[in-house]
Amino acid sequence: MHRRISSVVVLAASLSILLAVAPTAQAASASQCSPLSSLQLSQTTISRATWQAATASVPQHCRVEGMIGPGTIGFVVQLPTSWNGRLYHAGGGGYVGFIPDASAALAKGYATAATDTGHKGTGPLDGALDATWALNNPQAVIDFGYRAVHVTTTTAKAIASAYYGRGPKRSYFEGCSRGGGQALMEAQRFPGDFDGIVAGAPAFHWTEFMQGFNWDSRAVAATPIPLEKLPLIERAVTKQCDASDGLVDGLVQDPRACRFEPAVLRCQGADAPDCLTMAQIEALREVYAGPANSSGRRITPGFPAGSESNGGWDVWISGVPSRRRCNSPSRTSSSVTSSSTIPATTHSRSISIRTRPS
Ligand SMILES: [Ca+2]
Repeated sequence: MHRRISSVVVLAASLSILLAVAPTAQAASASQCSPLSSLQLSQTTISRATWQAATASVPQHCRVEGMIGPGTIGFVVQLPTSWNGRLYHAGGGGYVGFIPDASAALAKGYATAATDTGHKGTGPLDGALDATWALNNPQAVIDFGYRAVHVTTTTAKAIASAYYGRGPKRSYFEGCSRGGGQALMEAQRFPGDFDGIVAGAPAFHWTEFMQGFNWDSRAVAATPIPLEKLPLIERAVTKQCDASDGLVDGLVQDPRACRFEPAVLRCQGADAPDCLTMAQIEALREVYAGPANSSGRRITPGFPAGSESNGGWDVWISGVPSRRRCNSPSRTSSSVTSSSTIPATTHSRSISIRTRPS
């Protein structure tokens, strides 16, 4: 498995190039849509297959909704009339619990797949911060952990085959944050599912990762870092570390080489908008350092320095829910979105993986 992962080809923005390929017409008609509701697939119940007229943002297509057992994996497959012959699976952020929006890929002629990964979340960010579904529900944990994306992909390919008369000639996955973790999981466990995978800011090693959240929550519980001070902190980080990568361009290229000391912002008197209290400085040190065990060994990296005002700090450190979306290569370069509604934690940069030669 390790060899397989290490042998994959890392291609920055490869999917954006693939997504730019002009559609090759593979037409299907409205009359072929509704019969999909009676399609028989293993462990799958198709609840509806409905024809969707074109809108300003998406072309006419057949929308198929259903559930995959033995748990409750909800999915949506969208089949454009004019198909480019390819499948795009949109990953989801947080604990998912909602159907990610794949409309941008649909607009480019892709058949699309998306899954709630086996449960419905409630609360902010489409319920993606809700983990209550996991209690005493091992099947849901399995489905969220690795199974839902795989079986949804298999199901989507079967539905596309039934609709178009042939399966997709190429299949791609893109996700960010938890969706990036889904991407890595697919590459590890089911490398045959996709021809290309984009893993944006992947949240993986879930147990250690969650310790990071707990660590940060404890660090800022008594002394929150106000949202308004994040740009102040980022400016100080940039001032100190921008040039360390050899180019003064407002970016800290390698945060690992940046040893930022928050004390440079210490208030000389009372707390003020342009400085940090000693308690805030100590909380920041913990956030940057990351969780350690009782022996002092670091369990997982802390938040990297250099993206404080635009790297998920708003929701994860300052505690202000944000609708800003997780960046990924194809989104930034070609406006295709996989709809991860959870801000990335910036623990990892986006990577693209080609799982087998094209
Ligand atoms: Ca720089």
